[in-house]
Amino acid sequence: MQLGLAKVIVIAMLLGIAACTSVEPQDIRPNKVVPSETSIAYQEMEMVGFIHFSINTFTDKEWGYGNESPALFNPTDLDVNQWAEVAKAAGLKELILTAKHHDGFCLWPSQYTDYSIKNSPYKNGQGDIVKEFVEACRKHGLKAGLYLSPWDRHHADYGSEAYITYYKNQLKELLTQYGKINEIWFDGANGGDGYYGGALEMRRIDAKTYYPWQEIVALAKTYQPNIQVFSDAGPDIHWIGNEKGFAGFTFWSTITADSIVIGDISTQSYLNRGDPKGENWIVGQCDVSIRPGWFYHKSQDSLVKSPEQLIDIYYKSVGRNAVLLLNLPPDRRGQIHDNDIATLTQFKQTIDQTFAQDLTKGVKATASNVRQNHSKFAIDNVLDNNKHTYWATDDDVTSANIILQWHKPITFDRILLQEPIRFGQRISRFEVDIWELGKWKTVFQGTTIGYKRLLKIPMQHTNKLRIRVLEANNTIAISKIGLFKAAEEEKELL
Ligand code: FUL
Repeated sequence: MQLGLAKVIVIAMLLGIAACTSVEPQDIRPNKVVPSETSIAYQEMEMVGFIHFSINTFTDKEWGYGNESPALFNPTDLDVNQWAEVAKAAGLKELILTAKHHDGFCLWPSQYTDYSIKNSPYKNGQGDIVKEFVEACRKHGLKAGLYLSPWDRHHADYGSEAYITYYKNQLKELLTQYGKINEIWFDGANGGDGYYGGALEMRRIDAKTYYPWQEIVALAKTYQPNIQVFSDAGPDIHWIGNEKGFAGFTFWSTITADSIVIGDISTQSYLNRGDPKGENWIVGQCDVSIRPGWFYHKSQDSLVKSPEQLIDIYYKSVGRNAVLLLNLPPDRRGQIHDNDIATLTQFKQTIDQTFAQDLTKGVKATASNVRQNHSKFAIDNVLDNNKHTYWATDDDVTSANIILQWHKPITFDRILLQEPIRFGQRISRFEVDIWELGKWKTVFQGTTIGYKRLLKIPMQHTNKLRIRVLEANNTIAISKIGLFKAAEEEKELL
């Protein structure tokens, strides 16, 4: 009788423990460095656009010297809504306008200089293209960003303290007069020859000390608390280290920002790969122009990148855990040229077609380890379309296999992988195998995944696929696996 009672108590206790564990499984440990909610939202935009438009559009230059007359700035049929419509149709989620490029000419009527649109024929000096631009973005559901060149080849005080005050004043105008601005873009190009108020000389600045970046970033965040600040060193978005639109094959979203001097090109390869030991989460952004130049030149109408080139860029930017920043420079009318629109349309249609049908539908998935064998971490979570669910392994399990199996063979040549980055970026080595003639054959050897990794592999026809995660800096977690067959239009470039 007594023994029976003891048994009942022990069983009751065990049931209690089991109930506790199944109700609240222990979640995975986040990495030391994780992204903020705003960084995640920025990354999820995937593709954003640049609008390089200024006095250079009318002088056929890439870098104005700073002495070009404002009278030259005269778009004949400016249509900011066309910019927004073209961008939206191409899948871009934000546009960034060159409010001031290196020549110093301002697209808004700044009260701190006469070197602006107010002395141009555009709307008889009454225009404000920053205002028109921001309103068009809002109307079309795009976020708006602004580029304010730190280098100014027009300003007489460039190189001295007085110019820094001028720069801060302009920043305040842009970030307080136009409503919500999502991104501010601080270019790294700095110092050289220029007009400088008539001095016509060479001015070099010390990139390490001249601009008080910390203070400038703090001001930007005071005026716009949620603004994303771009520069070589972030703090929110960093340059990818080239202007071709490519992130490294291995790409970490972490770097140590303190190790970067803005404008110092020796850090290019560091920025291109990121740093697994980096102390800051800073989204990588791949800037590239749809044409050879950043500004419009009629001579380049036939040199617009082909849809195939844009697709290649897409796989090497968005498909490598970075954000693509694609430049669409308006012409002298003030509109994006038809050739650019044609290539963009084809690019977007092809990408959409490739990723329209996920072939993992109906697949049976198994994993070598499931955290606490709990449904919260089940392998099926990589197949749903819920970005909040994920498969994860037990603590300290940093290598594991996933097998996907179909009733009938499927044909595919693209694989999509995603990590739930809110816990940090973890995977550093993986391989993909397919089942062929009774054994496994490796078809891809990869390194990082991050927010999104797109793999291009030769066409496969199989009923079994295996993903082997070989190294990770923490418990493994994957939120999405997708398989696709590329649209016919996706021609290999090589
Ligand atoms: C560079 C600039 O010098 C180019 O003119 C362009 O604006 C590009 C996006 O950044 O550093």
